[in-house]
Amino acid sequence: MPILDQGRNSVPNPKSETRNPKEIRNSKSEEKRGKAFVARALVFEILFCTIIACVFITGCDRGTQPLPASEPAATAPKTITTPAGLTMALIPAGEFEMGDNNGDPDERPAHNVQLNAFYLDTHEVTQKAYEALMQQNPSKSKGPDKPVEQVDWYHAVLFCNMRSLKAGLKPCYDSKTLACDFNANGYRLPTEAEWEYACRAGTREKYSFGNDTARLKGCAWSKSNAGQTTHPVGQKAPNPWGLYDMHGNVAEWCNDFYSETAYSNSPARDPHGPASGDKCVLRGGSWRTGEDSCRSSARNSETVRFADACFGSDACGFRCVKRAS
Ligand SMILES: [Ca+2]
Ligand SMILES: [Ca+2]
Repeated sequence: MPILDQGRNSVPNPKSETRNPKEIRNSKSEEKRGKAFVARALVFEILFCTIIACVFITGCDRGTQPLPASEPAATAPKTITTPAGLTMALIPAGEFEMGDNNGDPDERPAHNVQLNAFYLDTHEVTQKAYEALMQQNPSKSKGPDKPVEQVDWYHAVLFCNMRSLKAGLKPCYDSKTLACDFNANGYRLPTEAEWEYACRAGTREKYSFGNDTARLKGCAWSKSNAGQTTHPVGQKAPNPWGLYDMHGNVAEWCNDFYSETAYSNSPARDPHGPASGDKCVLRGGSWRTGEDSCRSSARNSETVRFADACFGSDACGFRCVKRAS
């Protein structure tokens, strides 16, 4: 410790010689200065060591901790307004835990998924928006600002293509096979992973507002408060990313075919679901369903084309996604 040694060496020995009072005073003031020097040196060394230790520890932490990709954004993502006047949120790229090991069997195993950024409608597609493009309104409970319902997966996909063409974008769905081109710049249904990521908005609890089911009525129209019908979109509190009615109102079609065991072998990056199936995924629960079906990880499904006797089709709607780059 060179600094301390130097300080210690510079302290005169008060008992070394016999000296006159002036010399003693001088000697005493020298002793004081010496002690002060030692004290300053000691403080300096402690400070120096503390700073070095802090830099070292902080540097290690940065190197080993994962990026906080699944943390909620400090503010809601930025939004854009499409030429048709619909609002879309720019959902940031990131990683999240999809599914719930304490949920239903089809929600297991919970697994990490990484997604690219994408745009997502902040609201369910309304009857007004659907009718403007499709010249028809299949909904049972009519209202221009209510979500369109009684729309099967097939018609939801047709709407996506019509919306793309109207905006001068390349449709995502092949008009014959309905295969989805994820590279096209048009509109499509969200993948199931995109939907859950957007619904969770950085949260890991049952709902995007936490685990307290009593708070659901403030954020969603479900069986307990909807009065057996849909409601105009955007009336309840949005999730942390500014998305409305992700829990409840109408259940929302996803692009993926449904498989109860899809999570057991899902790719970690931008999963698109099983290659084939009879049913497609519906998410978020609805005015018809209880609080459990409104959970962020809850999965439901329905046939691609409604059968005549399809129960609950008046609870099926959707929102669209568009690639961000
Ligand atoms: Ca919904
Ligand atoms: Ca389920």
